[in-house]
Amino acid sequence: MERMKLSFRWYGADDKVTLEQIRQIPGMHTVVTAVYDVPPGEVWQKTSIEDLKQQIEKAGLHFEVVESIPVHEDIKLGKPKRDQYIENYCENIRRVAAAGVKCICYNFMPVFDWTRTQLDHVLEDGSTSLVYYQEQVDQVNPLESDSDLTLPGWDSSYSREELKQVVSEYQAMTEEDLWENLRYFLQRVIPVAAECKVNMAIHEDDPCWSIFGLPRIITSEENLDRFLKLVDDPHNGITLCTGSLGCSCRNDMVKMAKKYSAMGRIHFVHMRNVQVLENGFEERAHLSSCGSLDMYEIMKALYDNGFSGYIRPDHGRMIWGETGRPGYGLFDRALGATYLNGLWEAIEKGDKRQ
Ligand SMILES: [Mn+2]
Repeated sequence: MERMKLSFRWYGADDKVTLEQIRQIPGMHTVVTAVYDVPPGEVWQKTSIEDLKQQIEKAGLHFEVVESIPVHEDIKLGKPKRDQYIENYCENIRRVAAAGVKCICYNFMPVFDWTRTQLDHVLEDGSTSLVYYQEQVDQVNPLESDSDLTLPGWDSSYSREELKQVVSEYQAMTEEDLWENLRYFLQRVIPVAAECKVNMAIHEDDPCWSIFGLPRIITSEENLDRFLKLVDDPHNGITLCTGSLGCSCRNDMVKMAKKYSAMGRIHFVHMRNVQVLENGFEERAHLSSCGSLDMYEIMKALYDNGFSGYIRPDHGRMIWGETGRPGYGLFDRALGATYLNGLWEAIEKGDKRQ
């Protein structure tokens, strides 16, 4: 049986974590990265893509997953300029495919990407992690210009006025409008991905519920079913992010891992453990006993259903005094990668012995 391919996110030459370090993580196969110096909606330079590929291959690794090619807000809002942005998107698919990329991760979240209230919450063992407490989110109103409160993770390229403008455009939209705009996008993009033999893998909304009254739709099993039917083609698939979906008790991660891998629609997996709380959640170490998710059962569900796509440890804690990009240090993600390798080996050998 084909094996899953272990991968690791890297933010390019500016990343404190180097490719040489990533290469030393046992079993590492693929580097997950993107061209980060181009605004959303623009076409990536072929030379930038080629440069990434060369650096990664020189380090003995593969460049097969892009995370992310961002979707311009005009596409999500269904504005007139969306056709041009979709054409640019298709061109980016062609360009990364030509460089050997097999899988593209993206999301369809209005304005605010992942949302947390604190990036350095101190856990019991002295490590720090990203957390989300609802009462802190409730104190922030992005439409109040006198409010200087912002949350980490937000796009700082917006001025306060621009943010108010785009938020109010979304607030006038229903979830059905957003579904319609997603369908419009997929119907144009998936045929290009199919032609280029690239798998598109949507990332769920993080967290998987509405914030500030903005519509969010990639949030649950019911909605993922609907998403996959919008364009019923294997190239239209998902990034199963266990932390994004698993921060809601309503999502049964083991069931979803089984169902969507059996359908052949999971192309990329983000493995992260979270502790679900009454008022939100905390990101925790990958080990099952450190959080609410059963990482063994999720991996087993993937293995049992023939998953052979890409998998990466998602956000790690900051440990051993490491500093850097919250969630994306080297040490805890490397521990996570090693844990995932261990789970997979044990599941595989247990299966073969039966
Ligand atoms: Mn994720």
